[in-house]
Amino acid sequence: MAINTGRTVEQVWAALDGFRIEVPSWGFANTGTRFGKFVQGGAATTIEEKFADAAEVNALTGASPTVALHVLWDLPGGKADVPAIRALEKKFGVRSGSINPNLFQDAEYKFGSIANPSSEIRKKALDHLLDCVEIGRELGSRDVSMWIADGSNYPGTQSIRKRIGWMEEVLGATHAALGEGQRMLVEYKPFEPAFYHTDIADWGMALELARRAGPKAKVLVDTGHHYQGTNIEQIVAWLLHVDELGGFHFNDRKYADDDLTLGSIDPYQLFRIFHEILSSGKDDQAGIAFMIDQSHNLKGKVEAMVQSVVTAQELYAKAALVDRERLAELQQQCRLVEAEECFRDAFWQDVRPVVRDWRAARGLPVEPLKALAESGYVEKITHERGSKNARSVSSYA
Ligand code: RM4
Ligand code: MN
Ligand code: MN
Repeated sequence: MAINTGRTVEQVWAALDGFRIEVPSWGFANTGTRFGKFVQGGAATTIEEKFADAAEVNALTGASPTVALHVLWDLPGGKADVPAIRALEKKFGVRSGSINPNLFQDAEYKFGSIANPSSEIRKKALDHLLDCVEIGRELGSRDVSMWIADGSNYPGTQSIRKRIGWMEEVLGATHAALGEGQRMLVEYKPFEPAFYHTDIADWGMALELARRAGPKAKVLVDTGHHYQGTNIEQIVAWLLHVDELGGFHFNDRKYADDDLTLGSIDPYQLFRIFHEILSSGKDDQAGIAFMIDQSHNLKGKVEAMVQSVVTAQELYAKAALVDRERLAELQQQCRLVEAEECFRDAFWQDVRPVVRDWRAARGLPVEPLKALAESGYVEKITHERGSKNARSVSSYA
């Protein structure tokens, strides 16, 4: 296939060879909205089923060898569950990815976890974080990925500043426990579940807390966690510049934290984010964790995940097509229209034939979604899990 952006097919293949994106265990489970839950026959209700689904996605795409785990949902027994997880890694050939603490579900965390005014509750939250660090170490997983849901709903009801101090203490203590090769990622989100103030509401707060915690703490950007119109790629550029970008939770959104399939609403945005990363000049992109964080209420879980990984690969391939040398020249000379067209040219290329050729050369199914449909996997799991799922209306994931 002809590529007319000044780049070569080999450059795109090299980008695809290096591209990995982690899938979330919770993306295979039954989820819902605050108004209801639509149980799917094929949804995973056990950690074994989640591993099986993750392995299926990896077999079809070749790009998702790790699965993110949410401790409370996937390792309810905490550290005691580590041997069982190891056995599943072996059985299914996918590894544990980021370890996600759960500091938002217990009733005790109603007024916060690491920013709770009660020192006992903060201690309980810290103990959970330390358990997660230990679980990560035992599983050989690099990142403990924290989303802190703390906040308040009404002005004047909490001391925002005291809570900053409490968070610093807990995050510092968690950082101190990190072993060789371990990191902690600090995620931010402007609102929900809190509606007046969220303790870690934006990248500035996350960055400052990560810096104060220590060098192994980095910022995690969830693309759904911004106000409308926020220039996310600019945040990415800044975090790259100051060496504090730990990774991403990719998803798309139309209104709030919608957790829609990545690229479904605004594929150009993800292209722009990938371009910032590819043009940053950083040799070591392995330090930036690409993860999917989605919840598929209406789509079939495995199909939606395959669709997401494939879309991510295509948008990454498009970003690899930008003629960065030429773009830099045009930017330098302020040749605006030519610069913009150079950038857009890459975005508008149909990369699907190149990606198909790459898949064939790597022994992967050429059309992953079609291969999934033909494999009968979804019918099989729907048949096997259906009756169990019909009875299950309880947990979130
Ligand atoms: C949050 C946030 C976290 C995810 C939970 C389930 O909105 O994105 O990363 O773990 O949802
Ligand atoms: Mn997230
Ligand atoms: Mn979210």
